[in-house]
Amino acid sequence: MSSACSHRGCHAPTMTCVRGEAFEDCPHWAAGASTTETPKEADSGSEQKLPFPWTGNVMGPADISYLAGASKVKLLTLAGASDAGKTSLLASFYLLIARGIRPAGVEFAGSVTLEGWENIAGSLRWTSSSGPSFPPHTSSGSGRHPGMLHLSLDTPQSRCDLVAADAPGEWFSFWASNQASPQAEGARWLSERTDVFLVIADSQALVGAKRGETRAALVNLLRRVGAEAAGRPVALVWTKCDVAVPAVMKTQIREAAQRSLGDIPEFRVSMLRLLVRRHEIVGRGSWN
Ligand SMILES: Nc1nc2c(ncn2[C@@H]2O[C@H](COP(=O)(O)OP(=O)(O)O)[C@@H](O)[C@H]2O)c(=O)[nH]1
Ligand SMILES: [Mg+2]
Repeated sequence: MSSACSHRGCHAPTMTCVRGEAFEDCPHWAAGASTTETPKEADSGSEQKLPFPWTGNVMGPADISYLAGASKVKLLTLAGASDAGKTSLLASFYLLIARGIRPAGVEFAGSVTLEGWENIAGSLRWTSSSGPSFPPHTSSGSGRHPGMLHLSLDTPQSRCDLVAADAPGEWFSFWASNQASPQAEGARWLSERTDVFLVIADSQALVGAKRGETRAALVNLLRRVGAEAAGRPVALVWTKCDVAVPAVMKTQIREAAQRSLGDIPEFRVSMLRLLVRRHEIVGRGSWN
């Protein structure tokens, strides 16, 4: 099969666009589509050797269709500010599952993005030479589509395919303050497609020097998600819970969540505790 993309090294649509674009938005795809008979500049033979439509690293939007045949794929969006702990949360989720710490009856059934998971979770592992550290920062770049990580889980009833979007926090900050912002295109893309929203409340930022700004941004984000969720499930996830948040602040955030979204489940997590080999993911009501 000849690729329709004219960009050197890009095997779209067999693989995700190398520029991270949706095909229809990429100028190289458009250029290639009109000149499909033109040989590519380089490695024209290599596409025959590609056995899989994915690389093992994070997926792009086009790859979701490769999963969609098996079962209904659930897209999870972690909506939160930059540095709120989104990537660390995903990384520790993966490590817990890899260590067999998961709800009874749930089994790991595979992933097409193992390399992507390892990229973010590798730094959280204890190795013989070094202790764990936090994952590298997710750069905002100029991309409009998030990196997505896939996990297949088997439950006694069915198989569940989860795809988690690890997007830069800047997208959500722009989106929260202005839905139509040009810099919020990635957040809009996710909001249109996601099955579940996890709104991230950064405990550390909510007690830090910029706590007022952080609270205002989170309240805006809750309002935006409230306006867009249209019945889809939303949860509030407090990250960095090794840092204590004053009761007044917690109440203000909960009231804002209640106003925008009604009664939503809450979870609290601490990667720091996981790093010292403890973990906790507890439900609403157990933290006051
Ligand atoms: N105290 C504490 N700090 C954390 C925790 N999780 C993440 N951090 C810090 O927050 C920074 C940003 O985390 P990251 O997951 O990259 O945030 P993201 O930008 O939302 O993906 C990390 O480099 C850590 O310094 C936690 O559970 N406790
Ligand atoms: Mg990140």
